[in-house]
Formats: sequence, C-alpha cells, structure tokens
Amino acid sequence: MSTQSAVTISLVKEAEGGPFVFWHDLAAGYAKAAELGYDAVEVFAPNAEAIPVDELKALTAEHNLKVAAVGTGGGWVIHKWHLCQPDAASRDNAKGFIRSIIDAGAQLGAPAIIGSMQGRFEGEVGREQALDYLRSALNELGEHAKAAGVPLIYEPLNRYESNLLNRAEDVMAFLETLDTDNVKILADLFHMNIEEASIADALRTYGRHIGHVHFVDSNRRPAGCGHMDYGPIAAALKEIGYDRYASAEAFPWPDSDAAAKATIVAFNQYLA
Ligand code: LER
Ligand code: MN
Repeated sequence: MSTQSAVTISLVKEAEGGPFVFWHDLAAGYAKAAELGYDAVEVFAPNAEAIPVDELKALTAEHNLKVAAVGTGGGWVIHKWHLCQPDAASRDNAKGFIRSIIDAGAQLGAPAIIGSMQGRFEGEVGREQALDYLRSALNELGEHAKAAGVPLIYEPLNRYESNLLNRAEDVMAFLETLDTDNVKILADLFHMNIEEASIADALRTYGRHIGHVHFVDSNRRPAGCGHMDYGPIAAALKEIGYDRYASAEAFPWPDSDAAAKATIVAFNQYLA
C-alpha cells in the first residue's frame, strides 16, 4: 500500500482563518473530496459531541471516503485548555476533552491528533515539568486509544506555537521515554519547514513512527503553492515505507475548491 490522500474539513467557528481546506459543511466537503479522487477526509470539530458519527458513517459509505483522523485542537481554540497547564483541574479538562474525541474517532476507525492541546511551558511550569505532564498524558491517552483500537497521533509544532518539542531528534528522544507504544508522530511539513535543517532527513529520523502527514507548502498554502521541494520529501516517505495519510491541512487559498484541487494534483505528482 502506498500513501493515501486526505483533505481537512473544519467545523470550528472559532478557527475561521485557520489552515483548513473545507469549512462547516461535511456533506459538501465529502462530495468535493470524492469528486477530486481523495481517499479520506480529516475532521476538525469543536468537541466530541459535534462529531456526528452516524452522519460520517453514512457519508463514508456513500462516497467511499474514510475518516483519516480527527483533531482535538478545539479544546485549546475554544476553551484555552492544554496538557501543560499549572493546575491539575485544567490538565484534567484537557485530557477528558481529548479522551472523548479519541472515543468518537475510534467509532470511525480514525485516530485523534494532539497538536495545539499539548500546550507549552511558561510561568510557574518549567520545561522539565511540562515534559513530565506531556509524557504522563501521552502514556495515559495512548493506552486509552489502544483499548479503543486506534493509535494516538502526536504532532510536533513550530516554535511560534509550542516551546516543548520542535525538532525530530528531540521528539524521538522524548518518544523513547514513553511507556506506551501506541503514540505515532504527525509530520506536518509546514512546521518542519520552519524547524528542520532537512525535512527529508527528519522524516527518516521519524521513520516507522510517522502515523500521519500534514501535506502543505512552506507558506501554509496548498502543496505546490509555495517553495517546498517535494522530490526529496517524497523519496524519504517512500524509503521509510510510509503508507498512511498525507492530509491537506492548508489555507483555503485561493478558495477551498482550488486548494483541494491543487493538493490532489501535487499528491498525484509526488506521493501516489
Ligand atoms: C497547528 O498548527 C496544526 O498544525 C494542527 O494540525 C494542530 O492543531
Ligand atoms: Mn498540522
């Protein structure tokens, strides 16, 4: 099996202006994705209750499009919860929020992504303390996801979004300290373009630990609309035998339909 294609649909009003291709209309997003030949959609919902599992199952059957992953960032965007907050109650809110999204996604066979919900260290919480909080949350939530039959996807972010773990070498050293074996890495090419000396080498460093890819260009426009050099990236993904999703998480530039079209053209050129 080779890499599969996916495209994001955001249902989060508070995230408007963010890097998601389709917005607010699952049926329309599925129809367009199917028309363009995508394999799956990635759904970003405000909370677990807003993931309409039955509707998604029906759309999946109608269009033969799977759900590649579900995002958890609504907990941060809407509630400002994250996993490294100083008070245990806020960290528990963050964990409970993520747990409920893992459960909803699992009903669709889709793993949950922890991106902005990882948070950052600041104020009274030092770096080591924050990494301890993150480690214990990933252990707990990773095992929870395992029991539900899905991996848990951890997404390293660039320095302007998190000060925890920005580069593949640091992420891998941290990953080795986890007790669970159910946490996979999301390689978001936009974040990696900011942080890595070589995106292709960093993908090789992650190797078989990559569980999801955000396929996007250097400027967070759709693949092919910036200055990303996809040849070496595609070669590295092939070399490590990557066979999961490359998902369009990009600005709807110049509009949603054109962004979805541009991405699938680049996907077919480099990754299919
Ligand atoms: C945030 O920048 C991002 O890349 C998302 O996938 C995670 O919340
Ligand atoms: Mn991302």
